[in-house]
Amino acid sequence: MPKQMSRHSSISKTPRRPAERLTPHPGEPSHGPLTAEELQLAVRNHSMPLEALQSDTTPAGLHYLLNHFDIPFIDPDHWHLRIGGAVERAVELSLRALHRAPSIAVHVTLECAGNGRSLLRPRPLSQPWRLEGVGTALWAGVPLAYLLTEAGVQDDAVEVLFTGADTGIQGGVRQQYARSLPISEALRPDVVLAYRMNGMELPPQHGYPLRLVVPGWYGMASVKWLSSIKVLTKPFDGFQQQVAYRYQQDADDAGTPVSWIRVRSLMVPPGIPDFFTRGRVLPAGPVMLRGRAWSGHGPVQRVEVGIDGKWAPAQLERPAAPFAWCAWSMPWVADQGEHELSCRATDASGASQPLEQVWNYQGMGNNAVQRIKVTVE
Ligand SMILES: Nc1nc2c(c(=O)[nH]1)N[C@H]1C(S)=C(S)[C@@H](COP(=O)(O)O)O[C@H]1N2
Ligand SMILES: [Mo]
Repeated sequence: MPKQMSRHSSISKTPRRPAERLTPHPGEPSHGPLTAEELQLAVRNHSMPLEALQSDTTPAGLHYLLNHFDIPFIDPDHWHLRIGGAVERAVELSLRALHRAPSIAVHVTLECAGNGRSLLRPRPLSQPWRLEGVGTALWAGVPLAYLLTEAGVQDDAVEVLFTGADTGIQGGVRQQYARSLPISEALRPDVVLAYRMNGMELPPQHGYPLRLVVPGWYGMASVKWLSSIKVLTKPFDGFQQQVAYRYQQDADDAGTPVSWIRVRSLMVPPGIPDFFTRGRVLPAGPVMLRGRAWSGHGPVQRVEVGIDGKWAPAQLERPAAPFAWCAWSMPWVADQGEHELSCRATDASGASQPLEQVWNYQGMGNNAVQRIKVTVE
């Protein structure tokens, strides 16, 4: 195991001095201005413009994007998916063979676990999302459970490992992007190996020719550019599982793994934007405030809209699928002056969005309420 990962496999009693640490991952949190490295990540990995919250299905070009390394350009004629490990019958499937297999289509809201990170103080240095690292698409392909059942999962299986074709270095560790799922999650009927997004061929940046989509989990679980699936009899201890994607207090805290999406709602900013500040301007009078809400912990049960800190319930619509966002709306009669609008969702587990985010070292699972400043003329 690489040296960097071993420090997380047991909690060391003597905290390491910073000078002794290997290249920290992610970077030390910063109170300073945005760095050139963050800008570089931000332009490669774009978010979803908030006005796209108007549509139930996010057009592929507006869906957020998060790629750790380079986008691999894969020749479909030479590509195969290998399924092996603790199975009765290991197989290698061509894209054609996958297209012939039974298929399903599932509406899924994907959200990056680091969404909201740049709003934390201090700011964990990584992809500097504001609030828009989210999108909802119709993902179609082969149910993972079908292929695993065909391959015959052995009794001692505990996890399934998914490896992408993209390679790079993170935290000083050279790796192919790889993540595992507990066997019970991998056998859920709605987990899909998708070769289509919104009825079209998967775009290169979203995982062509094949990606995993795990409804309800933060995006890191949905491995793109799949090259192999391996059934494991021991938990996976790779970088993206043991080091990245953990709720940690500091670099030496082993932390707990990030999994299901926390409840969140967002509002379509009303009115028109100012080009540079993106502050909103709208005329006095009635306006319908609208947005979407989602959670990986059961259906959204309530959305409240805050006008200058005073909360009122919004009207909820049914989502397209259990792990797709639902639409909400609330009429408001805007009166002249400066206002602050916000929204707050509560899910079936009873969890609500916090007004102030509890900080964690990697900036994971942020779901603090959105606040929008508007000028009513
Ligand atoms: N192979 C591979 N899969 C990956 C990633 C990656 O960098 N490489 N990024 C993950 C992360 S962190 C997220 S949030 C989602 C983003 O999916 P999208 O770009 O299709 O929105 O893909 C996940 N799957
Ligand atoms: Mo992510």
